[in-house]
Amino acid sequence: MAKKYQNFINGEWRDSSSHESFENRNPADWDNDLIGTFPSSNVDDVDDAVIAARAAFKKWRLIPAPRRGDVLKVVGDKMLKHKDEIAFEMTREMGKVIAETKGDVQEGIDTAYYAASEGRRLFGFNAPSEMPNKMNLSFRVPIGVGGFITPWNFPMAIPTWKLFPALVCGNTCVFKPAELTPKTATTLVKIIDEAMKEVLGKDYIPGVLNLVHGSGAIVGEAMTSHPEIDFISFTGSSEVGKRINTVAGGDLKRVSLELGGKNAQIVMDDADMELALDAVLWGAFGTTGQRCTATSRLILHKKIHDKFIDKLIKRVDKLKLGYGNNEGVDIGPCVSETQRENVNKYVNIGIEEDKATLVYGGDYAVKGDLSKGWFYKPTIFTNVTQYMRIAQEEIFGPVLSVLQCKDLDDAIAILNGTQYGLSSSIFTKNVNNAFKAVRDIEAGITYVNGATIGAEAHMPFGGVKATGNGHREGGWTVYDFYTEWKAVYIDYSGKLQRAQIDNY
Ligand code: UN1
Repeated sequence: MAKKYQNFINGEWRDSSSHESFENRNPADWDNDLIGTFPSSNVDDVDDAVIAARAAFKKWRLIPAPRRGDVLKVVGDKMLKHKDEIAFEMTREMGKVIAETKGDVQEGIDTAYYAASEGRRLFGFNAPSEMPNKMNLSFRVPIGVGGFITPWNFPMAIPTWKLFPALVCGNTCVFKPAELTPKTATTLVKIIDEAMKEVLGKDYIPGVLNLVHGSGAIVGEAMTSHPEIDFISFTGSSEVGKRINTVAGGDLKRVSLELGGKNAQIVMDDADMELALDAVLWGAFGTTGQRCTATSRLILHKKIHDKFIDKLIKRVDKLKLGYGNNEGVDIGPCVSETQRENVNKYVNIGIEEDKATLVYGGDYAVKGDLSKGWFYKPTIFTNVTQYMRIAQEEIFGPVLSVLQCKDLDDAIAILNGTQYGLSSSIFTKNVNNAFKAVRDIEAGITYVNGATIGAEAHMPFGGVKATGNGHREGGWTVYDFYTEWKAVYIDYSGKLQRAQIDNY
């Protein structure tokens, strides 16, 4: 019998009021490994969660921020203690290899400790008053109830990027994780709740964090349009992001969107070729290409193109596909059948519509045990040009489109020539070219001599253009999203002082 998991609402584990459920399966061994069943929640469950979060907000906002930070410190400690088992289970439900799921948990630990310390900062600003005997202060206050809708590709890191800063700022949360990774989300919520109880003791407040499993179409939509949810933080596709922005924005909710990418790595003719090769293998095929920061375009200087492709094919050929919890595996499966179909659809577009040259892969991987999961061969296209669909649209799978450039300006123009702007990278030994690239690349993140993936928890994370709506996660920047500014004027002159009037 598969284990049955529940929602967490107002401090209690509960079934959905619909009593319906969905299955969570291992994408590397679909038919044999059923991980569990999770509630298919509905609008009533969302309502219950929002009511609980609204009531909890009254009390949680009054817990001193350093104490809220203490909760996150204990959360980080618990995640560290259970890092290996959380990672194992994450690989089982999501597919990426164990080294990467350990990295995913570590990113959550880093975010927890950062948030814990932020509880003792949450700095405001003071400014002089234009009047005598008057003091001007400004400080951060929490917003209220947040809705958090997260993807499956970073089942731990991305929820922590959102929930931890939101909580330390004094907000309460309704959390809907992706249906493909509900188990990691459940583990995270258990850990946070245990830490709340340990740190707050008799001051424990039920309803600060609520978990509602289910689909985007029902649960996500109900959250987005709920009048008692004050803000939404979402990571996922541009299509869904636009919908959230329209619905939530129409109600004047604050919305943070982290959406698609079509990230490129430039390799100039003076680059360290072996290093650039290491990077593209990691950037394009790590997480089976299912990162918003994945390298999906490689822009090669024409002088090195043929040699680079030769070496790249030899290196890709050595990558081992398999179940990510097994030793020596480099690439796991796609997360689901739908995802694999989408990858294959783009490969066919590359071949038939775009007339690019398929030089490696381009098919399902079905040899031996691979037939049990949603495996796809790492795939490389050359002779790709700027406006082909495989050079413009996010694929979210192990597919690399290779373009050629003639010089730095050309490379940057190609890199900038998509609607997206999340991550980017340039390999060069020429310091002037490196700085020009840093200045002119249109992206939220640029790596010099590094892969397009590898963002650190204490740095701003997010993109420009259609990748988002201007907010950043990570580091200090995310604290602007989760707080309102309160300006305070304290007049100790003993008389009415009219600003702009009595002093001019
Ligand atoms: C994502 O792909 O959605 O830089 C997040 C990286 C990771 C985070 C990726 N630290 O690739």
